[in-house]
Amino acid sequence: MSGIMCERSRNNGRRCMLSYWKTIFILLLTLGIAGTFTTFRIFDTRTVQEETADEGIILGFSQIGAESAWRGCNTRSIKEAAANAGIQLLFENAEQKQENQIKAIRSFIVYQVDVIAFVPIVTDGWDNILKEAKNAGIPVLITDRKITTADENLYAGFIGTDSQQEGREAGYFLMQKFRQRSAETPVKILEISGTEGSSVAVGRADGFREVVGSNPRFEIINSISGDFLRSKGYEIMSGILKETRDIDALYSHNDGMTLGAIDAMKEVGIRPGKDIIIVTIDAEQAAIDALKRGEVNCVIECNPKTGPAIISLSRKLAKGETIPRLQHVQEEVFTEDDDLDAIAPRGY
Ligand code: GZL
Repeated sequence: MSGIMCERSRNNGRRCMLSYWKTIFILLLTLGIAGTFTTFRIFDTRTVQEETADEGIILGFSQIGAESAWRGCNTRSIKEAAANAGIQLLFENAEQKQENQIKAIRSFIVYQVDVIAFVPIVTDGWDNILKEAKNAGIPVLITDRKITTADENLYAGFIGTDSQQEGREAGYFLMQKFRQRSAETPVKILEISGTEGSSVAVGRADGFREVVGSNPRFEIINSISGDFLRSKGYEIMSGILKETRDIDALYSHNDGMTLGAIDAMKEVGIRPGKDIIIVTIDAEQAAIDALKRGEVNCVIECNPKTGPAIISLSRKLAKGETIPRLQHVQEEVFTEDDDLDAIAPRGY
């Protein structure tokens, strides 16, 4: 981390020792120059000493890891947006461990960054570290996944996906796909869910059940967490297919797990998208390609390209401005009935 020692002034602006010496240097330079000319301009030190809120902003970002193509795109989006905005980004990869995120956020506090942003890997366990950030006067932006907290004032706002709606969209598609099915022969659904305790896995499950959960034409025969990992999607589907072939549909919380499950289906001669109808979330390129091949029937977008919005909100917070408490990003649904050639390259 940079050796610049910074202290936080009352108005949340930052006066840096570097700016102090910069001032001294410029004043000495001005005096030197003035000594060779007849006129002498008093330098307005306020513009030199105090960096404007738009320059020199330091953002501390704790990312959960690199578990999926979606996460990789999300990280690239944040890094590119920070670079384009000239914001210094302290970026920490927690490698799927909450304790690493807490350590990272604590290090951002010690460094006295202007803003902290993070993706909470799970919903619980954040109040203490967020109290430390609040006591240090550092605003916190939560992105992608949500937290549960006793005090909503511990963070400034959230921007990210609406996981409940994603779950509902999955339910709507299956309702339409199996509209001819009667309650006598219910649609048997396997759910492969995301990271246990994460707001997105909870939301995707809740939203789905809101639509199909009480409908007698649908039966969720099993729900197993694949932790958003392709390898676990493969393991789960392989294991289930050893127990039963009586599955009509797969609802998978992300494309990585779906692609693993498709590998397992193909190994035993099952035709994905035909023998088992598949609904998946993220909309990474590989899933869109599977949709085009007829191996997947519905792909629900979860937008990872939130970097520009995160940086814009961070700049507002660095200036002491307020931001919306809750912002959901725009997301689409792609189905087998769409003009699939019209889908733009996904970039992840
Ligand atoms: C969703 C995000 C999820 C993606 C997965 O907002 O948190 O985590 O759906 C990723 O691909 O691993």
